[in-house]
Amino acid sequence: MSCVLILGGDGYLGWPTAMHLSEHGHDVVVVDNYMRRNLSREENSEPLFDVPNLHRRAQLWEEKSGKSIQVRIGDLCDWDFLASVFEDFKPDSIIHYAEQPSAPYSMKDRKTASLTFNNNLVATFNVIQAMHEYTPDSHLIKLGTMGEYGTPNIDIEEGWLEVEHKGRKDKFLFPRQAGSLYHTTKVLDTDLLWFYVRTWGLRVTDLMQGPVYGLETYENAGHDDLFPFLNYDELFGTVINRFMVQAVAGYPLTVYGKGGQTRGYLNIKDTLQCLRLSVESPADPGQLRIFNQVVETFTVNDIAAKVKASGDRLGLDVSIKSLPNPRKEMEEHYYNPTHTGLLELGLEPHYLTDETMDEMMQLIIRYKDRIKTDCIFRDVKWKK
Ligand code: USQ
Repeated sequence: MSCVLILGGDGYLGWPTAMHLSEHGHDVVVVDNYMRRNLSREENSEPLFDVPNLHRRAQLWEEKSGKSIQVRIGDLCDWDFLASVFEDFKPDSIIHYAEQPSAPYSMKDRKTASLTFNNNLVATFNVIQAMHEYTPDSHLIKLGTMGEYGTPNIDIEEGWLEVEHKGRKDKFLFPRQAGSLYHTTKVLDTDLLWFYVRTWGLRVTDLMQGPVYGLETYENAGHDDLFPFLNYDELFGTVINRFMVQAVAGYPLTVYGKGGQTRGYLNIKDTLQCLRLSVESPADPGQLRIFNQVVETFTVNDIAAKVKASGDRLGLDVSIKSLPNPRKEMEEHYYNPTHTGLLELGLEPHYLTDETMDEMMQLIIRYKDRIKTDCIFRDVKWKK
């Protein structure tokens, strides 16, 4: 049984990944400092459900599955803490989700930008140092983002680009041009990883993930207390989850600008598969393996139309409202990412079908009374 360390194990993806890998026979340790919980409380943007703390979740999981998940609470920016975790568990794989994940939060003000920058870069740096010192043969699976590439006017390759220049050829990281400070920290992470892969021969998989939607996984179905956070506010909610909660609350869907912004989306169940496939087929020593972790692409207008159609089927009165775009991003553009690597490893995609939409809406309807509409709009602008 391999030991998998999940850094950021309390988060929207961290906890579901922990249960999924535990279910599939891995020995799982989750590490978190509750930063994401604390930030959303500080911002008065709490998730739709109350989520038990990690020790309690591990207990609930053990009662349900008979399997145990170990918990360590601490900050990865604190070297002594991180070193003690590596020393105690000597992980075979490390999944690194432990970053401030919100683009709007990173653009709110100097303090939030500085927290994002320091936390994300120092955590990644310390993880690299800990691997080198304690587990040089372990495999790091790092959550990157499709947003690292931005929206170039050419096809987006899976991490790398062959360039022919003045008659000579070489392969480079695909050009990165991120659209927020948060996304830029992920670009810097990739560069840091690539440097240490070249220099120390680390094994690394960098997953360029698009926005994720969903709540239910095979492990938590029917157990609401094992659900991950569902944020729907402007700071921490991602667009599909957010629009569904807005639809249930009767709050017009907030399409930014022209709504032609296209991204590659995936169901939370597919995130879990991608992570497991990456753990079970590790990168080679000295390899920075990059996958584009997306299943299907939509514009914001497509998503609004799908959410409205689902609302219509369920008898809700859903309206769509275009707002001036608070972000600096292209509102109409070419977008064609390659995403075959994870399919070749065995990913069996779940698509955003009417059935999936309706199931998720029905789940949110059960918690309708808990929706606080005053945190949906926060007016965070990229450029003041
Ligand atoms: N959008 C709207 N209205 C809203 C919210 C968002 O039109 O009310 C638009 C945004 O302007 C953007 C698109 O929807 O064009 C996606 O926005 P998002 O908030 O769902 O996602 P984003 O800020 O890009 O970040 C999220 C996660 C982040 C992850 C990223 C993947 O928070 O952690 O890295 O998705 S990606 O977008 O591919 O970079």
